[in-house]
Amino acid sequence: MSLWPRKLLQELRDCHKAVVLTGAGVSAESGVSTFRGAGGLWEKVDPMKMATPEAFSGNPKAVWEWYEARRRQVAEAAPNRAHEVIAWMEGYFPGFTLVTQNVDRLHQKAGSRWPLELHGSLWMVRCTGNPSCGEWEDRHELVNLPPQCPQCGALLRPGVVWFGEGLPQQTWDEAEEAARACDVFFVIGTSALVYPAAALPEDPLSRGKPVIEINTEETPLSGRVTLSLRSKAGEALESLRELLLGNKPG
Ligand code: BJW
Ligand code: ZN
Repeated sequence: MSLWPRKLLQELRDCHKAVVLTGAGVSAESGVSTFRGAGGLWEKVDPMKMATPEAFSGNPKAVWEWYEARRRQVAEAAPNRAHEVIAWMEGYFPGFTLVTQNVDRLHQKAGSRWPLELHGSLWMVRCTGNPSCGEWEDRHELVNLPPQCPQCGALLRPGVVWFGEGLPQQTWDEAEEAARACDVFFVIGTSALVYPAAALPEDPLSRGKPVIEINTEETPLSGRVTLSLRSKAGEALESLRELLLGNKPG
């Protein structure tokens, strides 16, 4: 018996605009730590001690050390089957938007062209000094921790979105617009606890469009979606690709 119901497969074959929202679970099979749950990044570290602007102003060195350790972990990671199938979906569906909460850039490594990065990127750094400095760049090598801005000497910070900070406005607007226009919405590998990203499926749900969740655990969304698969993202997505390509009977 397939994970994927026949009727839903037909809806996917007829779909014009698909949206995929991803979270840390998509990178778990690449060996990148998730945030919550067993083995998650926050089992050992209190998020409020690391992922807030207050934590950074209180102890920039400690925060940078945590981020540098994660940058090193991600630098060694390769995309997995989930990233690959999501990149393939971009060519399969006539309209496709990938919205990610992930900061690891593994979607891009797998070939996804324009993921909307809601929470920024581990690889970006930006200046905390006078806004007129505007230093904001992709920087892989950091000499000292905490690093200083080469333009003005103020501290550099990770180019990610912390609790209490707004998401990049244009990126968020595009994500909302895609959610409003889609025929099918996938929610993959996210605990669906962090807002406003967790609210994106609300529009397709209210329009009665299929919302498909893939997660190894139940989430607050599980009882409300069209299909909630308890599966690793790589396995469920690989079986979906084979079914859509007609290699296996639905
Ligand atoms: C697998 C798997 C496998 C494992 N296959 N699955 C409305 C209501 C309540 C609160 C708020 C609200 N609006 C705003 C808030 C406040 C706050 C918030 O949401 N708090 C909640 C925690 C309650 N949100 C914000 O502050 C946001 N800003 C904002 O709203 O600005 C406006 C505003 C400002 C001030 C006041 C009010 C409004 C910003 C949120 C920024 C989140 N930043 C982080 C850190 C990024 C930097 C970094 O990486 O360090 O983003 S937090 C962290 O959580 C990270 C993630 O992107 C995000 C989501 O986590 P994700 O991806 O879901 O990972 P996990 O680990 O939680 O889950 C993994 C899942 O995968 C699990 O379910 C596993 O089961 C599963 N899994 N292996 C499939 N193989
Ligand atoms: Zn500067």
